[in-house]
Amino acid sequence: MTIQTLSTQAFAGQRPGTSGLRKKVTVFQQPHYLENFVQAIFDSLEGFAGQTLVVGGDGRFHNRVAVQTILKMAAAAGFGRVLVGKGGLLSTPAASCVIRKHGAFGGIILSASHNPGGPDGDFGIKYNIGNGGPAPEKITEAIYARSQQLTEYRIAKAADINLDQLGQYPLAGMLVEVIDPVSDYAELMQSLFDFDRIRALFASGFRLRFDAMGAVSGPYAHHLLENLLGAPAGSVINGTPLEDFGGHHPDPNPAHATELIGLLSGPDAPDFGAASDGDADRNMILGRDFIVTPSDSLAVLAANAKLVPGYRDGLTGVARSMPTSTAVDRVAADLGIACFETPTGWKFFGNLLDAGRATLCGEESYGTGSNHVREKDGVWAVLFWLNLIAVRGQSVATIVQEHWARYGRNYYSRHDYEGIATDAADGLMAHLRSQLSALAGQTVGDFPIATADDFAYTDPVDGSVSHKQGIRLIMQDGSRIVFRLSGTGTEGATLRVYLERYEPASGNHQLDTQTALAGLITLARRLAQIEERTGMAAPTVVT
Ligand code: G16
Repeated sequence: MTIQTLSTQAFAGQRPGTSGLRKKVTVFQQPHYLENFVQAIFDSLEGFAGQTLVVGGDGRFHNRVAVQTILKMAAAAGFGRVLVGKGGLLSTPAASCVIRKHGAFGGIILSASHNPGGPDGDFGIKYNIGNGGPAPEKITEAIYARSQQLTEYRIAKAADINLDQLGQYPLAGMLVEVIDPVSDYAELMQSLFDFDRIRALFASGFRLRFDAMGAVSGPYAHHLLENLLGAPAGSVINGTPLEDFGGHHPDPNPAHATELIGLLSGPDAPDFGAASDGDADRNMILGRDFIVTPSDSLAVLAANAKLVPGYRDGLTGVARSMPTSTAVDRVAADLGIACFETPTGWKFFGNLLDAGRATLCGEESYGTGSNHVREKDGVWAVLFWLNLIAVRGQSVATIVQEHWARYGRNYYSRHDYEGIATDAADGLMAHLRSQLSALAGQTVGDFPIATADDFAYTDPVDGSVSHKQGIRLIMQDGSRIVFRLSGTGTEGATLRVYLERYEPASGNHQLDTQTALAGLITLARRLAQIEERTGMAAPTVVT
Protein backbone atom coordinates (compact mmCIF):
# COMPACT_ATOMS: atom_id res chain seq x y z
CA MET A 1 0.00 0.00 0.00
CA THR A 2 1.46 3.36 -1.00
CA ILE A 3 0.22 6.60 0.47
CA GLN A 4 1.60 9.62 -1.29
CA THR A 5 2.01 13.00 0.33
CA LEU A 6 1.89 15.70 -2.32
CA SER A 7 2.82 19.35 -1.97
CA THR A 8 0.15 21.90 -2.71
CA GLN A 9 -0.68 25.57 -2.31
CA ALA A 10 -3.86 27.07 -0.93
CA PHE A 11 -6.51 28.30 -3.34
CA ALA A 12 -8.33 31.47 -2.40
CA GLY A 13 -12.10 31.32 -2.30
CA GLN A 14 -12.69 27.83 -0.93
CA ARG A 15 -15.27 29.09 1.58
CA PRO A 16 -18.45 26.98 1.42
CA GLY A 17 -21.58 29.00 0.61
CA THR A 18 -25.24 28.32 1.40
CA SER A 19 -24.70 24.67 0.56
CA GLY A 20 -21.08 23.65 0.14
CA LEU A 21 -18.40 24.78 -2.29
CA ARG A 22 -19.80 25.47 -5.76
CA LYS A 23 -17.62 26.61 -8.65
CA LYS A 24 -17.29 26.18 -12.38
CA VAL A 25 -16.14 22.70 -13.47
CA THR A 26 -13.04 24.34 -14.92
CA VAL A 27 -12.13 25.64 -11.47
CA PHE A 28 -12.45 22.14 -9.97
CA GLN A 29 -10.36 20.72 -12.83
CA GLN A 30 -7.30 22.72 -11.78
CA PRO A 31 -4.63 20.40 -10.39
CA HIS A 32 -5.03 19.95 -6.60
CA TYR A 33 -8.18 22.10 -6.32
CA LEU A 34 -10.54 19.29 -5.30
CA GLU A 35 -7.80 17.51 -3.36
CA ASN A 36 -7.13 20.60 -1.25
CA PHE A 37 -10.76 20.94 -0.27
CA VAL A 38 -11.13 17.24 0.54
CA GLN A 39 -7.96 17.32 2.66
CA ALA A 40 -9.32 20.42 4.42
CA ILE A 41 -12.51 18.48 5.23
CA PHE A 42 -10.59 15.51 6.64
CA ASP A 43 -8.21 17.77 8.59
CA SER A 44 -11.22 19.47 10.22
CA LEU A 45 -12.69 16.21 11.52
CA GLU A 46 -11.65 14.01 14.41
CA GLY A 47 -12.20 10.40 15.35
CA PHE A 48 -12.99 8.85 11.99
CA ALA A 49 -10.21 6.25 11.87
CA GLY A 50 -11.74 2.95 10.80
CA GLN A 51 -15.19 4.55 10.41
CA THR A 52 -17.55 4.63 7.41
CA LEU A 53 -17.82 7.49 4.92
CA VAL A 54 -20.62 7.82 2.34
CA VAL A 55 -19.73 9.23 -1.09
CA GLY A 56 -21.92 9.99 -4.08
CA GLY A 57 -23.18 12.72 -6.32
CA ASP A 58 -25.75 13.79 -8.86
CA GLY A 59 -23.82 12.36 -11.80
CA ARG A 60 -22.90 15.66 -13.37
CA PHE A 61 -19.73 16.10 -15.41
CA HIS A 62 -16.61 15.54 -13.23
CA ASN A 63 -18.58 13.38 -10.74
CA ARG A 64 -16.74 10.15 -11.55
CA VAL A 65 -13.30 11.76 -11.53
CA ALA A 66 -14.02 13.38 -8.18
CA VAL A 67 -15.39 10.15 -6.64
CA GLN A 68 -12.21 8.23 -7.54
CA THR A 69 -10.05 10.95 -6.00
CA ILE A 70 -12.12 11.07 -2.81
CA LEU A 71 -11.98 7.27 -2.41
CA LYS A 72 -8.20 7.32 -2.59
CA MET A 73 -7.95 10.26 -0.19
CA ALA A 74 -10.38 8.62 2.26
CA ALA A 75 -8.14 5.53 2.27
CA ALA A 76 -5.08 7.69 2.92
CA ALA A 77 -6.91 9.51 5.73
CA GLY A 78 -7.70 6.24 7.51
CA PHE A 79 -11.40 5.63 6.96
CA GLY A 80 -12.28 1.96 7.30
CA ARG A 81 -15.04 1.77 4.71
CA VAL A 82 -16.67 3.92 2.05
CA LEU A 83 -20.20 3.33 0.78
CA VAL A 84 -20.48 4.74 -2.72
CA GLY A 85 -23.52 4.69 -4.99
CA LYS A 86 -23.26 2.64 -8.20
CA GLY A 87 -22.01 4.85 -11.01
CA GLY A 88 -20.95 7.35 -8.32
CA LEU A 89 -24.63 8.30 -7.98
CA LEU A 90 -26.52 9.21 -4.84
CA SER A 91 -29.22 11.84 -4.66
CA THR A 92 -28.62 14.28 -1.82
CA PRO A 93 -31.56 12.97 0.27
CA ALA A 94 -30.52 9.37 -0.47
CA ALA A 95 -26.99 10.18 0.75
CA SER A 96 -28.51 11.54 3.95
CA CYS A 97 -30.60 8.37 4.28
CA VAL A 98 -27.58 6.09 3.74
CA ILE A 99 -25.45 8.00 6.27
CA ARG A 100 -28.16 7.62 8.91
CA LYS A 101 -29.14 4.04 8.16
CA HIS A 102 -25.57 2.72 8.14
CA GLY A 103 -24.35 4.81 11.06
CA ALA A 104 -21.68 6.43 8.93
CA PHE A 105 -19.31 9.01 10.37
CA GLY A 106 -20.35 11.41 7.60
CA GLY A 107 -20.56 11.81 3.87
CA ILE A 108 -19.25 13.77 0.93
CA ILE A 109 -21.89 14.81 -1.60
CA LEU A 110 -20.91 15.99 -5.05
CA SER A 111 -23.43 18.35 -6.58
CA ALA A 112 -24.05 21.91 -7.63
CA SER A 113 -27.73 21.15 -7.18
CA HIS A 114 -29.93 23.24 -9.47
CA ASN A 115 -27.00 24.85 -11.32
CA PRO A 116 -26.37 23.67 -14.91
CA GLY A 117 -23.82 20.89 -15.53
CA GLY A 118 -21.47 19.80 -18.30
CA PRO A 119 -17.86 20.79 -18.98
CA ASP A 120 -18.77 24.49 -18.94
CA GLY A 121 -21.27 24.14 -16.11
CA ASP A 122 -20.94 24.01 -12.36
CA PHE A 123 -19.64 21.45 -9.88
CA GLY A 124 -19.92 21.30 -6.11
CA ILE A 125 -18.89 19.43 -3.00
CA LYS A 126 -20.15 19.46 0.55
CA TYR A 127 -19.61 17.54 3.73
CA ASN A 128 -22.51 16.07 5.72
CA ILE A 129 -22.16 15.03 9.35
CA GLY A 130 -23.27 11.82 11.05
CA ASN A 131 -26.88 12.95 11.46
CA GLY A 132 -27.04 12.96 7.65
CA GLY A 133 -27.31 16.73 7.36
CA PRO A 134 -25.08 19.45 5.95
CA ALA A 135 -22.21 20.40 8.22
CA PRO A 136 -23.06 23.37 10.44
CA GLU A 137 -21.25 26.68 9.99
CA LYS A 138 -18.75 25.88 12.75
CA ILE A 139 -17.43 22.99 10.64
CA THR A 140 -17.67 24.71 7.23
CA GLU A 141 -15.72 27.66 8.63
CA ALA A 142 -13.08 25.29 10.02
CA ILE A 143 -12.82 23.61 6.60
CA TYR A 144 -12.36 26.98 4.96
CA ALA A 145 -9.73 28.07 7.47
CA ARG A 146 -7.83 24.82 6.95
CA SER A 147 -8.07 25.13 3.16
CA GLN A 148 -6.20 28.43 3.39
CA GLN A 149 -3.25 26.90 5.28
CA LEU A 150 -2.72 23.62 3.45
CA THR A 151 0.70 22.79 2.12
CA GLU A 152 0.19 19.10 1.35
CA TYR A 153 -2.42 16.39 0.96
CA ARG A 154 -2.39 12.61 1.19
CA ILE A 155 -3.71 10.17 -1.39
CA ALA A 156 -3.42 6.41 -1.91
CA LYS A 157 -1.64 5.29 -5.04
CA ALA A 158 -4.08 2.70 -6.35
CA ALA A 159 -6.10 1.76 -9.43
CA ASP A 160 -9.57 3.23 -9.93
CA ILE A 161 -12.51 1.27 -8.48
CA ASN A 162 -15.10 -0.15 -10.89
CA LEU A 163 -18.03 2.05 -9.88
CA ASP A 164 -20.44 0.30 -12.24
CA GLN A 165 -20.42 -3.09 -10.51
CA LEU A 166 -22.11 -3.61 -7.14
CA GLY A 167 -19.73 -5.26 -4.69
CA GLN A 168 -16.90 -4.83 -2.23
CA TYR A 169 -13.46 -3.74 -3.28
CA PRO A 170 -10.32 -3.32 -1.15
CA LEU A 171 -8.52 -0.02 -1.63
CA ALA A 172 -5.24 0.58 0.18
CA GLY A 173 -6.42 -1.03 3.43
CA MET A 174 -9.94 0.43 3.20
CA LEU A 175 -13.08 -1.31 1.95
CA VAL A 176 -15.14 0.29 -0.80
CA GLU A 177 -18.72 -0.96 -1.11
CA VAL A 178 -20.49 -0.02 -4.31
CA ILE A 179 -24.18 0.05 -3.31
CA ASP A 180 -27.48 0.38 -5.12
CA PRO A 181 -28.22 4.12 -4.80
CA VAL A 182 -31.99 3.61 -4.67
CA SER A 183 -32.78 0.66 -2.38
CA ASP A 184 -32.19 2.14 1.12
CA TYR A 185 -34.09 5.26 0.13
CA ALA A 186 -37.00 3.30 -1.39
CA GLU A 187 -37.30 1.27 1.81
CA LEU A 188 -37.49 4.47 3.87
CA MET A 189 -40.21 5.91 1.61
CA GLN A 190 -42.27 2.75 2.01
CA SER A 191 -42.11 3.15 5.78
CA LEU A 192 -43.58 6.68 5.58
CA PHE A 193 -46.30 6.58 2.94
CA ASP A 194 -49.38 4.48 2.21
CA PHE A 195 -48.15 2.73 -0.93
CA ASP A 196 -51.33 0.61 -1.25
CA ARG A 197 -53.48 3.70 -1.36
CA ILE A 198 -51.25 5.48 -3.88
CA ARG A 199 -51.18 2.31 -5.98
CA ALA A 200 -54.98 2.30 -5.96
CA LEU A 201 -54.95 5.95 -7.08
CA PHE A 202 -52.87 5.09 -10.14
CA ALA A 203 -54.97 1.98 -10.80
CA SER A 204 -58.04 4.24 -10.95
CA GLY A 205 -56.54 6.11 -13.89
CA PHE A 206 -54.86 9.01 -12.10
CA ARG A 207 -52.17 10.41 -14.40
CA LEU A 208 -48.82 11.91 -13.41
CA ARG A 209 -45.80 13.39 -15.14
CA PHE A 210 -42.58 13.56 -13.16
CA ASP A 211 -39.80 15.54 -14.83
CA ALA A 212 -36.39 14.40 -13.62
CA MET A 213 -34.78 17.08 -15.83
CA GLY A 214 -32.04 14.69 -16.97
CA ALA A 215 -30.72 14.53 -13.42
CA VAL A 216 -30.36 12.10 -10.53
CA SER A 217 -34.01 11.83 -9.42
CA GLY A 218 -34.69 9.70 -12.53
CA PRO A 219 -33.72 6.28 -11.08
CA TYR A 220 -35.56 7.03 -7.83
CA ALA A 221 -38.71 8.18 -9.62
CA HIS A 222 -38.67 5.25 -12.07
CA HIS A 223 -38.39 2.74 -9.26
CA LEU A 224 -40.85 4.30 -6.80
CA LEU A 225 -43.49 5.74 -9.11
CA GLU A 226 -43.46 3.29 -12.00
CA ASN A 227 -42.11 0.00 -10.57
CA LEU A 228 -43.54 0.09 -7.05
CA LEU A 229 -46.62 2.30 -7.38
CA GLY A 230 -47.76 1.30 -10.84
CA ALA A 231 -47.73 4.64 -12.65
CA PRO A 232 -47.63 3.73 -16.36
CA ALA A 233 -44.22 3.64 -18.07
CA GLY A 234 -43.56 7.09 -19.50
CA SER A 235 -44.94 8.87 -16.41
CA VAL A 236 -41.34 9.81 -15.60
CA ILE A 237 -39.78 12.01 -18.27
CA ASN A 238 -36.12 12.96 -18.75
CA GLY A 239 -35.44 10.10 -16.34
CA THR A 240 -31.89 9.12 -17.28
CA PRO A 241 -29.17 11.00 -15.38
CA LEU A 242 -26.82 12.65 -17.87
CA GLU A 243 -23.53 14.43 -17.26
CA ASP A 244 -24.91 17.67 -18.75
CA PHE A 245 -28.54 16.98 -17.73
CA GLY A 246 -29.34 16.77 -21.44
CA GLY A 247 -28.79 20.52 -21.62
CA HIS A 248 -31.54 21.16 -19.05
CA HIS A 249 -31.10 23.79 -16.39
CA PRO A 250 -32.17 21.36 -13.65
CA ASP A 251 -34.00 23.91 -11.53
CA PRO A 252 -37.63 22.96 -10.98
CA ASN A 253 -39.38 26.31 -11.17
CA PRO A 254 -41.66 28.03 -13.67
CA ALA A 255 -38.68 29.61 -15.44
CA HIS A 256 -36.87 26.33 -16.17
CA ALA A 257 -39.47 23.55 -16.04
CA THR A 258 -41.31 24.89 -19.06
CA GLU A 259 -41.70 21.48 -20.73
CA LEU A 260 -43.58 20.15 -17.70
CA ILE A 261 -45.69 23.27 -17.29
CA GLY A 262 -46.70 22.93 -20.95
CA LEU A 263 -47.68 19.29 -20.39
CA LEU A 264 -49.83 20.22 -17.40
CA SER A 265 -51.90 22.77 -19.25
CA GLY A 266 -54.98 22.12 -21.31
CA PRO A 267 -57.96 19.79 -21.00
CA ASP A 268 -56.06 16.54 -21.62
CA ALA A 269 -53.32 17.36 -19.14
CA PRO A 270 -52.35 14.76 -16.51
CA ASP A 271 -53.77 15.24 -13.00
CA PHE A 272 -50.46 15.88 -11.31
CA GLY A 273 -47.05 17.18 -12.29
CA ALA A 274 -43.79 17.36 -10.41
CA ALA A 275 -40.16 18.09 -11.11
CA SER A 276 -36.93 17.77 -9.20
CA ASP A 277 -33.50 19.35 -9.52
CA GLY A 278 -29.96 18.16 -10.23
CA ASP A 279 -29.48 16.32 -6.93
CA ALA A 280 -33.18 15.54 -6.29
CA ASP A 281 -33.59 17.55 -3.12
CA ARG A 282 -35.91 20.19 -4.62
CA ASN A 283 -39.47 19.73 -5.80
CA MET A 284 -42.06 21.61 -7.78
CA ILE A 285 -45.69 20.51 -7.51
CA LEU A 286 -48.28 21.20 -10.21
CA GLY A 287 -51.92 20.41 -10.72
CA ARG A 288 -53.71 20.72 -14.01
CA ASP A 289 -53.21 24.38 -14.99
CA PHE A 290 -52.13 25.07 -11.43
CA ILE A 291 -48.70 25.78 -9.92
CA VAL A 292 -48.26 25.34 -6.16
CA THR A 293 -45.79 27.77 -4.61
CA PRO A 294 -43.25 26.03 -2.37
CA SER A 295 -44.40 28.09 0.61
CA ASP A 296 -48.00 26.99 0.09
CA SER A 297 -46.85 23.41 -0.42
CA LEU A 298 -45.18 23.40 3.00
CA ALA A 299 -48.32 24.84 4.61
CA VAL A 300 -50.59 22.28 2.91
CA LEU A 301 -48.35 19.36 3.92
CA ALA A 302 -48.28 20.61 7.53
CA ALA A 303 -52.06 21.04 7.65
CA ASN A 304 -52.68 17.54 6.24
CA ALA A 305 -49.79 15.62 7.78
CA LYS A 306 -51.98 13.39 9.93
CA LEU A 307 -53.43 11.84 6.78
CA VAL A 308 -50.04 10.25 6.03
CA PRO A 309 -48.86 7.18 8.00
CA GLY A 310 -45.39 8.52 8.78
CA TYR A 311 -46.84 11.66 10.39
CA ARG A 312 -50.06 10.18 11.81
CA ASP A 313 -49.11 11.16 15.35
CA GLY A 314 -48.85 14.81 14.39
CA LEU A 315 -45.99 17.27 14.13
CA THR A 316 -43.88 18.51 17.02
CA GLY A 317 -43.23 21.75 15.20
CA VAL A 318 -42.48 23.23 11.79
CA ALA A 319 -39.64 25.38 10.49
CA ARG A 320 -39.22 27.62 7.48
CA SER A 321 -36.42 29.81 6.21
CA MET A 322 -36.95 33.50 6.88
CA PRO A 323 -37.74 34.50 3.25
CA THR A 324 -40.30 31.66 2.91
CA SER A 325 -43.88 32.92 3.18
CA THR A 326 -45.63 32.86 6.51
CA ALA A 327 -48.38 30.53 5.24
CA VAL A 328 -47.09 27.69 7.41
CA ASP A 329 -47.05 29.96 10.48
CA ARG A 330 -50.86 30.13 10.30
CA VAL A 331 -51.13 26.36 10.16
CA ALA A 332 -48.76 26.02 13.13
CA ALA A 333 -50.79 28.52 15.14
CA ASP A 334 -53.95 26.59 14.32
CA LEU A 335 -52.34 23.28 15.31
CA GLY A 336 -50.86 24.80 18.46
CA ILE A 337 -47.30 23.80 17.53
CA ALA A 338 -44.05 25.76 17.34
CA CYS A 339 -42.96 27.47 14.12
CA PHE A 340 -39.28 28.32 13.73
CA GLU A 341 -37.87 30.94 11.37
CA THR A 342 -34.29 30.16 10.31
CA PRO A 343 -31.78 31.67 7.86
CA THR A 344 -31.69 30.37 4.29
CA GLY A 345 -29.84 27.05 4.11
CA TRP A 346 -30.99 23.57 5.02
CA LYS A 347 -28.15 23.25 7.53
CA PHE A 348 -30.06 25.52 9.91
CA PHE A 349 -32.86 22.95 10.28
CA GLY A 350 -30.54 20.18 11.49
CA ASN A 351 -30.48 21.07 15.18
CA LEU A 352 -34.25 21.57 15.33
CA LEU A 353 -34.83 18.16 13.72
CA ASP A 354 -32.25 16.41 15.90
CA ALA A 355 -33.76 17.94 19.04
CA GLY A 356 -37.24 16.82 18.01
CA ARG A 357 -38.50 20.39 17.98
CA ALA A 358 -39.55 20.40 14.31
CA THR A 359 -40.92 17.60 12.14
CA LEU A 360 -41.50 19.37 8.81
CA CYS A 361 -39.29 22.04 7.26
CA GLY A 362 -39.43 24.02 4.06
CA GLU A 363 -38.05 26.83 1.98
CA GLU A 364 -39.32 29.06 -0.77
CA SER A 365 -36.53 27.73 -3.02
CA TYR A 366 -38.53 24.57 -3.80
CA GLY A 367 -37.25 22.65 -0.81
CA THR A 368 -39.43 20.63 1.55
CA GLY A 369 -38.48 17.87 3.95
CA SER A 370 -38.95 16.27 7.33
CA ASN A 371 -37.17 14.48 10.11
CA HIS A 372 -36.90 11.30 7.98
CA VAL A 373 -33.52 12.53 6.70
CA ARG A 374 -31.53 15.72 7.24
CA GLU A 375 -31.79 17.15 3.71
CA LYS A 376 -34.72 18.49 1.77
CA ASP A 377 -36.21 15.78 -0.35
CA GLY A 378 -37.85 16.17 -3.75
CA VAL A 379 -39.19 12.64 -4.32
CA TRP A 380 -40.46 12.48 -0.71
CA ALA A 381 -42.50 15.67 -1.31
CA VAL A 382 -44.04 14.13 -4.43
CA LEU A 383 -45.00 10.97 -2.52
CA PHE A 384 -46.45 13.10 0.31
CA TRP A 385 -48.66 14.96 -2.17
CA LEU A 386 -49.72 11.71 -3.86
CA ASN A 387 -50.64 10.24 -0.48
CA LEU A 388 -52.74 13.34 0.35
CA ILE A 389 -54.49 13.24 -3.00
CA ALA A 390 -55.19 9.53 -2.61
CA VAL A 391 -56.75 10.10 0.81
CA ARG A 392 -58.65 13.29 0.06
CA GLY A 393 -59.77 12.32 -3.42
CA GLN A 394 -59.44 15.93 -4.62
CA SER A 395 -57.38 17.70 -7.25
CA VAL A 396 -54.25 19.68 -6.41
CA ALA A 397 -56.06 22.94 -7.17
CA THR A 398 -59.01 22.10 -4.92
CA ILE A 399 -56.74 21.11 -2.03
CA VAL A 400 -54.84 24.41 -2.26
CA GLN A 401 -57.94 26.55 -2.76
CA GLU A 402 -59.63 24.95 0.24
CA HIS A 403 -56.46 25.69 2.20
CA TRP A 404 -56.65 29.39 1.24
CA ALA A 405 -60.33 29.50 2.11
CA ARG A 406 -59.47 28.27 5.58
CA TYR A 407 -56.20 30.05 6.34
CA GLY A 408 -56.10 32.94 3.89
CA ARG A 409 -53.72 33.25 0.96
CA ASN A 410 -50.11 34.43 1.07
CA TYR A 411 -49.42 35.85 -2.36
CA TYR A 412 -45.75 35.19 -2.85
CA SER A 413 -43.06 35.67 -5.48
CA ARG A 414 -39.27 35.80 -5.72
CA HIS A 415 -37.54 38.07 -8.21
CA ASP A 416 -33.92 37.22 -9.04
CA TYR A 417 -31.47 39.60 -10.63
CA GLU A 418 -28.63 37.35 -11.79
CA GLY A 419 -25.09 38.09 -12.91
CA ILE A 420 -24.73 41.45 -11.14
CA ALA A 421 -21.19 42.75 -10.63
CA THR A 422 -20.22 41.86 -7.05
CA ASP A 423 -19.38 45.48 -6.18
CA ALA A 424 -22.76 46.71 -7.37
CA ALA A 425 -24.57 44.01 -5.40
CA ASP A 426 -22.59 44.75 -2.25
CA GLY A 427 -23.24 48.48 -2.73
CA LEU A 428 -26.96 47.87 -3.09
CA MET A 429 -27.11 45.86 0.13
CA ALA A 430 -25.01 48.44 2.00
CA HIS A 431 -27.33 51.18 0.77
CA LEU A 432 -30.36 49.25 2.04
CA ARG A 433 -28.70 48.60 5.39
CA SER A 434 -27.92 52.28 5.80
CA GLN A 435 -31.63 53.10 5.46
CA LEU A 436 -32.95 50.56 7.94
CA SER A 437 -33.16 52.69 11.06
CA ALA A 438 -34.87 55.50 9.14
CA LEU A 439 -37.39 53.19 7.47
CA ALA A 440 -38.78 51.52 10.59
CA GLY A 441 -41.99 53.28 11.57
CA GLN A 442 -42.20 55.27 8.30
CA THR A 443 -44.96 55.08 5.71
CA VAL A 444 -43.43 54.73 2.25
CA GLY A 445 -45.90 55.00 -0.61
CA ASP A 446 -48.96 53.05 0.56
CA PHE A 447 -47.00 50.96 3.02
CA PRO A 448 -46.59 51.67 6.73
CA ILE A 449 -43.35 49.85 7.60
CA ALA A 450 -43.53 48.22 11.03
CA THR A 451 -40.08 46.60 11.11
CA ALA A 452 -36.92 47.16 9.06
CA ASP A 453 -33.96 45.01 10.05
CA ASP A 454 -31.18 42.68 9.04
CA PHE A 455 -32.23 39.18 10.07
CA ALA A 456 -30.12 37.52 12.74
CA TYR A 457 -30.74 34.03 14.07
CA THR A 458 -29.91 32.49 17.40
CA ASP A 459 -30.11 28.72 17.17
CA PRO A 460 -32.46 27.70 20.00
CA VAL A 461 -30.60 24.41 20.48
CA ASP A 462 -26.91 25.34 20.57
CA GLY A 463 -27.12 29.11 20.97
CA SER A 464 -24.96 29.85 17.90
CA VAL A 465 -25.71 33.18 16.25
CA SER A 466 -25.79 33.98 12.51
CA HIS A 467 -25.90 37.63 11.50
CA LYS A 468 -26.73 39.45 8.24
CA GLN A 469 -29.09 36.80 6.92
CA GLY A 470 -31.27 39.10 4.81
CA ILE A 471 -32.83 42.56 4.98
CA ARG A 472 -36.48 42.52 5.99
CA LEU A 473 -39.10 45.19 5.58
CA ILE A 474 -42.25 44.05 7.36
CA MET A 475 -45.37 46.15 6.79
CA GLN A 476 -48.05 46.72 9.38
CA ASP A 477 -50.40 44.28 7.61
CA GLY A 478 -47.71 41.57 7.63
CA SER A 479 -46.70 42.05 3.98
CA ARG A 480 -42.96 41.64 3.55
CA ILE A 481 -40.10 42.51 1.25
CA VAL A 482 -36.84 40.65 1.85
CA PHE A 483 -33.52 41.29 0.10
CA ARG A 484 -30.64 38.77 0.08
CA LEU A 485 -27.64 37.90 -2.02
CA SER A 486 -27.61 34.27 -3.10
CA GLY A 487 -24.98 32.01 -1.57
CA THR A 488 -25.12 29.35 -4.30
CA GLY A 489 -24.25 31.13 -7.55
CA THR A 490 -20.93 30.85 -9.34
CA GLU A 491 -20.96 33.95 -11.55
CA GLY A 492 -21.05 37.46 -10.11
CA ALA A 493 -23.81 38.05 -7.58
CA THR A 494 -27.51 37.24 -7.62
CA LEU A 495 -29.88 39.56 -5.82
CA ARG A 496 -33.01 37.84 -4.56
CA VAL A 497 -36.05 39.95 -3.74
CA TYR A 498 -38.78 38.06 -1.90
CA LEU A 499 -42.28 39.55 -1.90
CA GLU A 500 -45.26 38.51 0.18
CA ARG A 501 -48.76 39.86 0.79
CA TYR A 502 -51.44 38.24 2.90
CA GLU A 503 -55.10 38.18 1.89
CA PRO A 504 -57.26 36.89 4.75
CA ALA A 505 -59.54 33.89 4.59
CA SER A 506 -62.53 36.03 3.69
CA GLY A 507 -60.64 37.89 0.93
CA ASN A 508 -60.34 37.66 -2.84
CA HIS A 509 -57.91 34.85 -3.67
CA GLN A 510 -58.21 34.92 -7.44
CA LEU A 511 -55.76 37.72 -8.27
CA ASP A 512 -52.74 37.05 -10.45
CA THR A 513 -49.72 36.90 -8.12
CA GLN A 514 -47.66 39.61 -9.83
CA THR A 515 -50.71 41.89 -9.91
CA ALA A 516 -51.41 41.25 -6.24
CA LEU A 517 -47.79 42.14 -5.43
CA ALA A 518 -47.41 45.10 -7.83
CA GLY A 519 -47.24 47.77 -5.10
CA LEU A 520 -44.58 45.86 -3.16
CA ILE A 521 -42.58 45.17 -6.33
CA THR A 522 -42.44 48.88 -7.18
CA LEU A 523 -41.47 49.78 -3.63
CA ALA A 524 -38.71 47.16 -3.52
CA ARG A 525 -37.19 48.36 -6.78
CA ARG A 526 -37.29 51.96 -5.63
CA LEU A 527 -35.87 51.47 -2.14
CA ALA A 528 -33.03 49.26 -3.35
CA GLN A 529 -32.31 51.44 -6.41
CA ILE A 530 -32.14 48.23 -8.39
CA GLU A 531 -32.13 49.71 -11.87
CA GLU A 532 -29.74 52.56 -11.04
CA ARG A 533 -27.26 50.24 -9.38
CA THR A 534 -27.49 47.16 -11.61
CA GLY A 535 -28.71 48.53 -14.91
CA MET A 536 -31.40 45.86 -14.88
CA ALA A 537 -34.92 47.04 -15.58
CA ALA A 538 -36.46 43.65 -14.84
CA PRO A 539 -35.57 40.47 -12.97
CA THR A 540 -33.96 37.61 -14.89
CA VAL A 541 -36.02 34.95 -13.11
CA VAL A 542 -39.41 35.24 -11.45
CA THR A 543 -40.67 32.33 -9.36
C1 G16 B 1 -29.47 25.51 -1.40
C2 G16 B 1 -29.75 25.42 0.06
C3 G16 B 1 -31.13 25.94 0.36
C4 G16 B 1 -31.27 27.34 -0.17
C5 G16 B 1 -30.94 27.37 -1.64
C6 G16 B 1 -30.88 28.78 -2.20
O1 G16 B 1 -30.32 24.65 -2.08
O2 G16 B 1 -29.66 24.10 0.53
O3 G16 B 1 -31.30 25.91 1.73
O4 G16 B 1 -32.57 27.80 0.03
O5 G16 B 1 -29.68 26.81 -1.86
O6 G16 B 1 -29.86 29.46 -1.54
P1 G16 B 1 -29.37 30.87 -2.04
O7 G16 B 1 -30.59 31.76 -1.99
O8 G16 B 1 -28.30 31.27 -1.08
O9 G16 B 1 -28.90 30.72 -3.47
P2 G16 B 1 -29.72 23.65 -3.15
O10 G16 B 1 -30.92 22.91 -3.69
O11 G16 B 1 -29.03 24.52 -4.16
O12 G16 B 1 -28.77 22.79 -2.39
